[in-house]
Amino acid sequence: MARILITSAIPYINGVKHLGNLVGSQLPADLYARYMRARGNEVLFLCATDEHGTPAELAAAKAGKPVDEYCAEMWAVQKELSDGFGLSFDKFGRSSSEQNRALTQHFAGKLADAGLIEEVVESQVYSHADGRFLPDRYIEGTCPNCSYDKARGDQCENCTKQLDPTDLIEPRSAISGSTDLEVRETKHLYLRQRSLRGDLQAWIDSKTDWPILTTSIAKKWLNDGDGLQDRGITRDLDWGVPVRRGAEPWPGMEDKVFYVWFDAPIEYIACAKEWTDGSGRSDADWERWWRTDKGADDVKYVQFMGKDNVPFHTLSFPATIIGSGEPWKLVDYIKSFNYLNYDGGQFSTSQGRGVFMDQALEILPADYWRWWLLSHAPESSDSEFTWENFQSSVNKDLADVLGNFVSRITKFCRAKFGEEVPSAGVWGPEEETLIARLEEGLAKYSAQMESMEVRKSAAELRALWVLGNEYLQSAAPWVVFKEDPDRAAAIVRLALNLVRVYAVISAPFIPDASARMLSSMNTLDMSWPDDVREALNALPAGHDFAVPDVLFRKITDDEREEWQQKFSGKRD
Ligand code: B3M
Ligand code: ZN
Repeated sequence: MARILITSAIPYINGVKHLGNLVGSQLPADLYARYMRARGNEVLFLCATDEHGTPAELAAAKAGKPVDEYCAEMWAVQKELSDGFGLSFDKFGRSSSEQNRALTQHFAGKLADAGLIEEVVESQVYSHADGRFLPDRYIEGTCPNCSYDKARGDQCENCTKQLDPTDLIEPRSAISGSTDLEVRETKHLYLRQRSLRGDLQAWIDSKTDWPILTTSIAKKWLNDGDGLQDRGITRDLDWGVPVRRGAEPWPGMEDKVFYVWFDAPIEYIACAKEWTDGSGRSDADWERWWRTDKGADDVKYVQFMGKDNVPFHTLSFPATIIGSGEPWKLVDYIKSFNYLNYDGGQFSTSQGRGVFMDQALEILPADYWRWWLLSHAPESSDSEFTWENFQSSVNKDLADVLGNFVSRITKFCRAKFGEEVPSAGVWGPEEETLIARLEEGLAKYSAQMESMEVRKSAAELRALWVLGNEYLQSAAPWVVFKEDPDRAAAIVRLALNLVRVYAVISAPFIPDASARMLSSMNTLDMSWPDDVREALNALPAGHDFAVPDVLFRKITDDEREEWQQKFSGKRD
């Protein structure tokens, strides 16, 4: 049994996330967590809301609420939606927690002790029209690297380059659009990342098994010389973690907070403490996941995120950890994703374009979305959501292949043998062939799941469902029954057991449907089919079951058109 620590990039607090956000980190992280638990490993799966920074302040102002109140409310909204999608976090924390506040200040103190913090008087953009300093994200302009004209002051989302606002060509306020900007002097703390370049280089070079998408982004910003600038880690804002040097005040920094990207990844660690504090566990219980001097040496730590977050996780956060000089666990594997597009354009929170998590659950249960999103995860390239594709995947994969198998065999058994596993007959060559194929398919499925190949895993799972259908088609118990009811009973016995096996192996993708399959098979046996033959005998002759309600319904053409229409504009 291995110990696996899994974190998903923590979603910004300002609003409900869209399906592109979901498939870019939280959902595949959940798939992996569920699979690893199902295989008997000890898993700690953490996520949280990313609550600091100007987006939170502005969203709260727009909602007419104090920012802490706004964040508390939005955390509850996001929590409910993540439960609705079956995201099985052990803890869904908050980056504004007192645990994160203390830990962020602790890291800053350690970095200062190590001589890695520099106080710099810097020029910052002040907007007269807005009456405030403009944080990096709220300055827009043209990227000096790729000429994209909507680059933000912290990062260009087109080429992923991390930027400083003063790098932008023709800067303007993203709040008011005003170009009446003035550069004023203010003192900030800088993390001297450049002096950690050698350590980071060696660390990244040692990660030969990382996905190309991850290492190419990391190496790009490390090797082209300007990716690893020293980073300002404080801001002139009210909302955030107050700047302190550990438990001590930091002279001259009284009215400042840490930069949101400094405290957000530290929340991965603080979240584990939120988990133990909130559940009556001891500090040792979270430290054994995070401190290599306290047992975390044998933990495998995997992070999931969209590609735009990669530089922060391969350079900035490791710089914080390594620079602290303390024995914190570094990430072992970073699984990153490209973007999911929406019907010919981009999903966009600011423009309200696409389908958002709350809207999705209003029209169909989570499993339909989970299946489509995971089976089309943007891994090797960006991928696109279209309603036609969604309709066809749901109808074919879920309704025709898996749903049909379950309904056909359970109904046939009820009609001919009653709602219990029939006892007569023995298995023959057809069953042996099926067992061999299932063994082969399961090995492939497991291998893809282990290596976090999300789309390929979905394809292997679907192939396993197809095997069951093909078997039923060729064994044809409804034909055989007339001549040889005992033989039909043997076929049905196997197929009913296969329903349980499907429930177990499909649960990481479609947990609700799996739970319904298991409950209709009247069993709590969730054991993984390591031995296929044994697994196909788990439900013995005479075992009661019940025909389940329709597992997956088909999406009609009318619905597809209606939804396409409904989600073609901007959400209100
Ligand atoms: N909140 C960005 C995002 O959701 C940011 C991730 C933080 S991970 C520490 O894409
Ligand atoms: Zn750019």
